[in-house]
Amino acid sequence: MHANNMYGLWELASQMTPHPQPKMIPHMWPWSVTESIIEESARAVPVGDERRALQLFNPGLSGRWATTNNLIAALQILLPGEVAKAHRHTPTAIRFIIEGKGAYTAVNGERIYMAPGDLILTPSWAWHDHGNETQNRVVWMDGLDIPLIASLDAMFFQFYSAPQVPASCPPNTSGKVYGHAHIMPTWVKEKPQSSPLLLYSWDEAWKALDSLRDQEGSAYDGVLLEYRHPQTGGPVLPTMACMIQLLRKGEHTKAHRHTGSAVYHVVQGAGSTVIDGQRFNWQKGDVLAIPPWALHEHANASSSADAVLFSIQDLPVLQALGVYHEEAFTEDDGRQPVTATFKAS
Ligand code: GTQ
Ligand code: FE2
Repeated sequence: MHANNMYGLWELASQMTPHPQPKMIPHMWPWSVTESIIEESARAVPVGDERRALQLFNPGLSGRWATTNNLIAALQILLPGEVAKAHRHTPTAIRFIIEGKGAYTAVNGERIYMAPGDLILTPSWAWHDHGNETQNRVVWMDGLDIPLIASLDAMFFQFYSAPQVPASCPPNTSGKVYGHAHIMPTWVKEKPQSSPLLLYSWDEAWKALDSLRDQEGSAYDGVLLEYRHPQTGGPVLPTMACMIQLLRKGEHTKAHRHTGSAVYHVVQGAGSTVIDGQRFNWQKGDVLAIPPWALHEHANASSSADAVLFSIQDLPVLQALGVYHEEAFTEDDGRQPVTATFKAS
């Protein structure tokens, strides 16, 4: 049977698990560890053909280029005067700006200038290059669906014929066209799968969070907001939802679990997330990966300051395929017993 490339279902039945059993594990990359490595990479490695981006490998995924089963997160630094060469790929990307103002990503020749807390989209197969004409370093988190696209065997990559794509329109044109949430141009007929709005600014995200702080919010996530495609109201990207959430002073959410994985970046404040009984204490700049179907709850550690988390999630993929499932943790008033605390090695 085996010699003829056949297997009995009776040999495989254990792979039909009663619930998801991810290989990825919950993991955190603290800023106290990553910052000095980012700095060192800027001294040691020139921006050559490839971007100077440190890819965060999940320790449970045995060397796969993956932070979660479907997503990769990376920390990228661009020094004054540097340009990261124009290219395109089928994986979809986002940037969430951590430090530095005034550098840009050009998407299909449209420059989008960065400020801390901004979200910038790079849709699948869009040409993009990055440039820093300021006097300061810029650091951002990349998020891409590389593991998903690789497992679908749909990977394509190309360099552009020149270091940068010539300007196709004035900077942030997409913001002028699509940036007025409920007032849209009538002459634009295309409705791309990925949001045509390329910049979601921190100013707007913060305004929205702050104005909703007196609402009840979600029992599992506090004031959790999703960045939306301005034309469809759906997720900004077909494979990645982007979220921003406010955990108010002293807020401690209830635990739940769902299919789909997530990568969190701590924008401000300090707190903790308990994942399957393990406590991760986080602060500004930390990156945290949560596996599918892992119980998780968040708490703001401070009784006087807000905490804000940005996240990317592969939720739209699970929803599109009809395999999104969600379940609340009902014991102990919805809070997990904590059996371990994560320590960065
Ligand atoms: O900056 O275009 O972290 O193409 C991985 C692949 C960043 C980028 C990454 C990429 C980029
Ligand atoms: Fe890229």
